[in-house]
Amino acid sequence: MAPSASSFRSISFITCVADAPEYAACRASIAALDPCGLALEVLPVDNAGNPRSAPEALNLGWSRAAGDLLVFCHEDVVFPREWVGKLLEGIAALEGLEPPWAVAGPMGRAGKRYFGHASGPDGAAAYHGPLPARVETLDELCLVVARALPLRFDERLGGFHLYGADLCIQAVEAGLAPYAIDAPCRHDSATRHRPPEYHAVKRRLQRKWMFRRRKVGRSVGTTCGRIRFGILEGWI
Ligand SMILES: [Mn+2]
Repeated sequence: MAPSASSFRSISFITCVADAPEYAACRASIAALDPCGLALEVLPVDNAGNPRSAPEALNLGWSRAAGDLLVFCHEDVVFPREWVGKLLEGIAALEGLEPPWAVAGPMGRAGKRYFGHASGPDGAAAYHGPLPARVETLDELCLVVARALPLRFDERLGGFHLYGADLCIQAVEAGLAPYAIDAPCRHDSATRHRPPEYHAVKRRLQRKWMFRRRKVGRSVGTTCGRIRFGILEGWI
């Protein structure tokens, strides 16, 4: 059974921070949130110079977090003041759905469609409804889990991409599901470039799930594109 929204008393906001000046706006927005009666914890994981991969940094945050609800967000995300209320309403809207929710977030993809509600640097909000929506994966800009979820980011993937897609696939394999919810935030990422490192992580994700997938389909949509778990590139 998924935990209900009313059971959460505290939230930890965990961010892998490589660029402290960029994170300043994120941190300030968390400090300005209406906590809706909950205790909020700000938990940056210092990763200047990138000594850790994103999964390693975020798992370290997970192990240190005191909140019973965890929000993993990019350092270039800015939350509106009313976001905690939106988050709790979004989670409440998942109660009773099957499969139970394991990971929630403001932006995801199912098939060829995006589902979510977020804005870019210009502040113009894009709504892709209806919400909530069961999705295949969620964008790493913001991922929400219960601290008690018996899953972790896969440190063998390394790098800084697709760790959220992997967590969503793990959830599906465990009989749970990722859902996009109506809890909009702003993502100040100017471009959606895919550095060479993205492709290396993508290949590791494909190798991981092509052999182990059971409930996961032959491919999943991510906000960076579709990833196939059938024949791998370069394989005969
Ligand atoms: Mn970002």
